[in-house]
Amino acid sequence: MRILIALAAALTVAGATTAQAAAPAALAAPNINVANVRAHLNQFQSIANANGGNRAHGRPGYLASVNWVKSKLDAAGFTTRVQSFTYGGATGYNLIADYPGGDANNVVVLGGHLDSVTAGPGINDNGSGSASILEVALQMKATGFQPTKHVRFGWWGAEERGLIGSTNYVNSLSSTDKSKIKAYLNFDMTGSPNPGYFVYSASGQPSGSLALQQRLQAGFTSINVQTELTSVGGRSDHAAFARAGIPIGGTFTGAEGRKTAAQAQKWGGTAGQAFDRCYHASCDTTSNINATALDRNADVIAYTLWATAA
Ligand code: DPN
Ligand code: ZN
Repeated sequence: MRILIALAAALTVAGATTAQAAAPAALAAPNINVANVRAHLNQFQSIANANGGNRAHGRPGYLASVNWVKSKLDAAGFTTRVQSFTYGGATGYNLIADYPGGDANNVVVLGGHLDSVTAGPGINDNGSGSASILEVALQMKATGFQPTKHVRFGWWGAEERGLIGSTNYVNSLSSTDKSKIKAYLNFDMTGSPNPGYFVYSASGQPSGSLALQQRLQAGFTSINVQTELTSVGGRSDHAAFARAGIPIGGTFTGAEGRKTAAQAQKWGGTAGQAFDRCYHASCDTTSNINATALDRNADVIAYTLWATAA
């Protein structure tokens, strides 16, 4: 009798210990190493330098960017495909990468645009989001994350020409495929040099977007960063997903808008100056990045993906 009770107690303790040890391991998102993200940005800069100074739709620097990101994902075991489309007399490309496993009927998509404007290399707009989701993808593999949901990444072409690539992608999906996508998270400009910390407002977005907004906000709260909501409207690639009724969310560190005095109080930086003075300009180089903003956003991307896809 005594032995049996002792044995039962020991089993309970062992069970509890196992459960306690397993839970954080399954849920804890990795802290993304910003040095890795910056290394990817250096690669985008090199690609622009070698291709006439930009990575724009229809220019060789764009396809070189696609091929380079694809090679990193292929090496990490993602299933990749390149979807082409035609716009403005040139072929454009979306890169789509699926992480093996997870429930194919419950899909979480993370994306950002990979093209620049013709004026410059597009390192903040949108090397930043592109490099960050790439590093988060690589860390899924590196940490052995096995989410319940299926995870897909998209690097969209020709955003700067009017959200062309993401619109083509969404239009290519059957209504069944669209209904399987439970969340779309967009990352466009996450390393602005005079940064704000904006989370896309769920107001006016498909139902389900509020949970994504709140998860992104919780990610920033977990690293003690204050945020503001922003209405990005139709200004980036989430728009096509929202039109299809898919819950959307995202983060943004600001573009041509100017930081107010109140925002400078809250976040530091320079009041009365644009969040990104090199927005759509030739000076959007690797010098046009605030490493702290880049790092914080990358950490929040990982936090949100781990929480949404778990
Ligand atoms: N995608 C850029 C634009 O179309 O102007 C910048 C931007 C990103 C604006 C995210 C708003 C939100
Ligand atoms: Zn842009």
